Amino acid sequence: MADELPEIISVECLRVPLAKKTKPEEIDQKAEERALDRATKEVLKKTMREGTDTVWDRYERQQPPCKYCSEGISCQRCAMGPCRLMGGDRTRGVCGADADLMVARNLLDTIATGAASHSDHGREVVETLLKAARGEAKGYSVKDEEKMRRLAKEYGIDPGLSIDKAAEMLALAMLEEFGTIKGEMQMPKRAPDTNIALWKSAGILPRSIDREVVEAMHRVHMGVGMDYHGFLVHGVKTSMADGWGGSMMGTEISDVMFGTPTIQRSKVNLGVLKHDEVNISLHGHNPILSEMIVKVAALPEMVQAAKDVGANGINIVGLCCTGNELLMRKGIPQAGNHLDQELVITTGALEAMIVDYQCIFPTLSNTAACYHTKLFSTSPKAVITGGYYMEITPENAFEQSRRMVQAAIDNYPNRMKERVLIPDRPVEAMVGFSVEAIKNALGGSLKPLLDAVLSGKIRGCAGIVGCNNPHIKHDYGHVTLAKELIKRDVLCVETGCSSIACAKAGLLQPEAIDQAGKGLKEVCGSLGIPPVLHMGSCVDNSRILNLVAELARLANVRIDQLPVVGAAPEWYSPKAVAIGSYFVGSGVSVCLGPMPHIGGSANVVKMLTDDLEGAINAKFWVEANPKNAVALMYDHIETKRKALGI
Ligand code: XCC
Ligand code: SF4
Repeated sequence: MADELPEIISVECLRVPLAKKTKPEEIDQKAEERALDRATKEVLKKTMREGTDTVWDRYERQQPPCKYCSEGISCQRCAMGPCRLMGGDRTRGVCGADADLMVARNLLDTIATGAASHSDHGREVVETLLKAARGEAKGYSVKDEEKMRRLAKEYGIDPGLSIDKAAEMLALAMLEEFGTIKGEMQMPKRAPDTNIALWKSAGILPRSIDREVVEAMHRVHMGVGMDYHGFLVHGVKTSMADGWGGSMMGTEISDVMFGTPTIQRSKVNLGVLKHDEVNISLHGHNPILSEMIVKVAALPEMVQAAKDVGANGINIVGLCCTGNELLMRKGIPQAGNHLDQELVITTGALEAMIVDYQCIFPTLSNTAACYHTKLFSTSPKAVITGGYYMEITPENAFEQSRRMVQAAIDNYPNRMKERVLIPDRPVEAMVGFSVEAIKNALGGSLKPLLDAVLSGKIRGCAGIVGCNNPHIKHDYGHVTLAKELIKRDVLCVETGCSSIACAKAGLLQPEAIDQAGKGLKEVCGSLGIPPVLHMGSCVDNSRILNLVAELARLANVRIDQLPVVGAAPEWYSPKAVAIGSYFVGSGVSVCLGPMPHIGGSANVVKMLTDDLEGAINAKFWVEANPKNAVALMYDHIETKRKALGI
């Protein structure tokens, strides 16, 4: 039965202004310039023919960007400004801030934003476990007891407790760490003691999650210091609270409630939508929502309801990181990554898009208004004008999910078949490489991986992570980097939109070993795994931290001594800046594609790309061309090998 939906404010379909509309003869060329993936290009061309506005069109209309903002030398932190540093006699803001301070302060703000976003997501996951353990959250429970017990032990919780009691105590212990007054957190201790000592002396060992974010907010206020070093060091510290705290909790407790990922197969690209089923895409980040929708959509009465309106079933597809979470744990097909989000709607085949938060274009309701798609927002933090707002809490998630899935089913007869374009041939991908799954594949420990690195069959590991960004041809950075690295026997581990870029390009199939160097081909071939491993969503970058921590312990070295490296070739998000910072803080140097807005301060650039190495043995590079980035990253791996004498 159809429920009443909440009222919506109707919004208009957003069209490209007539004067800017792409001419028919330019459509093919523009699609080639904008995107790499075949299915993406196909739908993008349809979208251009129809004149629906996309991120690429808005990006074009924003050109050229403001020079001062691009370099980080504009400030609107207080009402004495806004200020821009234009050179000549205008090299200081009204308060007296110079370029170093302005740039460092803006960067700290960005890192804190990213760390806060991931960690707030982590907090909601842990809160849901707490409510589940207390019997207050229908539909949620402990799925991986073994993992929950392992975590409980880490937090010093009595192993004799019942499953619910232990889960409750674990959730409380973790929630306490958001604002703990102990002055230290539990999970950074997973790193070797030698790393902890280094982080302490460098001033980047976090005290609590919220405290570092709040201190960052304090520091960016006008008149709180002048020394840019302190801002940057605190930025790294704040990011460490995310990587080894909020994000890590998000990952671990999602595993506890929804299952630790195991290796499985699925499909990706816009071709995963179906002509004869009710298509629902889940977009955002928090599996609390998406797991429940999947659960509800599988109920026999919902499937029957879909059949009653003439569909053959309900097809759930993922987008962005919540999609990665479902892909990892359930093998739910993934429609695309960040820059595909509008295109999923413009296929004309989507009955509902259900979102939580982060990386969701505020115009998605306008895109939906061009078709029959219904957009649902579910978090009080992320209400979208023009969408149906159906707040999700741990207590009501089951019921609300049922209402949204029903609304999608009711919308199926409204699909205009003549406007539908679903590309054919989705690409196969092998996914689900949690650290636990990698160990299982290796026979129980990471030792065989370490041995392959020591013997030189694998030269090292690269974590390729992060987003898409219209500054760069969609997916080109990720795919080029991964292809070039595996050719050089570097094992790639990937998360977020990066992993989906490579999945669409076929690099997540075992057959992709044919594109790898001899040593990597031999190792992955004998295990039947691809040379590029899907490790999950962006909070799951914490899995990469766990992986390197465990490898370092096994090898009896510090993390920063390992032949490992990171890259974010198409990053856009403040969360990606936080991730890059905690990789570097943890000892893994990172190559960024797009230049952060720091070019206005030579001192800040030098500290991040050079001086930092003296204090924490890792640093950033910025290299927009992925072919050049490969050279930097590979050299770095070889330098680390030499230093280890291997
Ligand atoms: Fe967002 Fe997480 Fe970036 Fe993708 S990779 S664009 S942050 S969805 Ni997380
Ligand atoms: Fe200008 Fe200083 Fe205020 Fe920023 S904090 S807006 S630089 S006066």
